[in-house]
Amino acid sequence: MRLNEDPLRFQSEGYCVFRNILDQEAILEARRQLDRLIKAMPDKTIVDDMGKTQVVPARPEHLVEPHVKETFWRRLCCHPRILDSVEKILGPDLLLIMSHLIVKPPSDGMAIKWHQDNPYWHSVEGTDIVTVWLALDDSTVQNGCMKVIPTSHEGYPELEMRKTDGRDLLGVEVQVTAELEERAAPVELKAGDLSIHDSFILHGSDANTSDRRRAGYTMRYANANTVHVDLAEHWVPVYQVRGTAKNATGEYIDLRPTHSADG
Ligand SMILES: O=C(O)CCC(=O)C(=O)O
Repeated sequence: MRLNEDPLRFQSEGYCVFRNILDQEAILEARRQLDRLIKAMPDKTIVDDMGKTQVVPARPEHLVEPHVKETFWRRLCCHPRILDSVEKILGPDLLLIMSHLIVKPPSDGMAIKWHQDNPYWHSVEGTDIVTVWLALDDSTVQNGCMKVIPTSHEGYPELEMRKTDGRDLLGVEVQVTAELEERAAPVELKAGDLSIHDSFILHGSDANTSDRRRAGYTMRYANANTVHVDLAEHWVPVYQVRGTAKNATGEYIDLRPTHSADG
């Protein structure tokens, strides 16, 4: 299937791919930073079905909100070439509202069932919200690349979510007909490419059963003038990364170029 690479077709397709956004050097540095984070993840104590306590290694699918904790990831979220891509979709006034490193290790990387992003985020109101999925490793069908169902965001429907058996990353899913599933597009990316998807599009990914890791960095951005974030409810600070926010009352952290991402 030919993927959409035309930002002008984002509104109709619900996603768009941008190639060669980060160079090899930037990707190698991001991988170094990622490896360090994974190594530092503490083991987890769990109680199994038989009531026995076990200590298991932490899963690298769960590296949430690194941009709040570390300058490196905050800077990456402000990378001019990444923001230029987002600007083509959302316009010039941009907020960074969340991020998540989703790393599927070789041979047992977790699946992510069909879902929409927007209905999850109760503290965020509006439709001009997108996710950038930046490939830190080559991401293919074999190692569980993201799949999207083009046009499924149309009319911004809020689809019912059901609990899963719990063996996937999110623990919930939207039930999708075979007909819809047939239209799914695997978003295969080389390291340094990125895709952008609408917050209402149906997307997910299969388990990674290959011998190659699949690491992606998801960064969530919103139009600063049409989206409202309830800062009392939202679990992380909101950063202003480009342009103006007409209705802002000084509650966003300013990361625009004249300001520092080190704070
Ligand atoms: O990493 C994936 O396969 C899916 C990512 C995802 O669900 C998201 O970005 O919302």
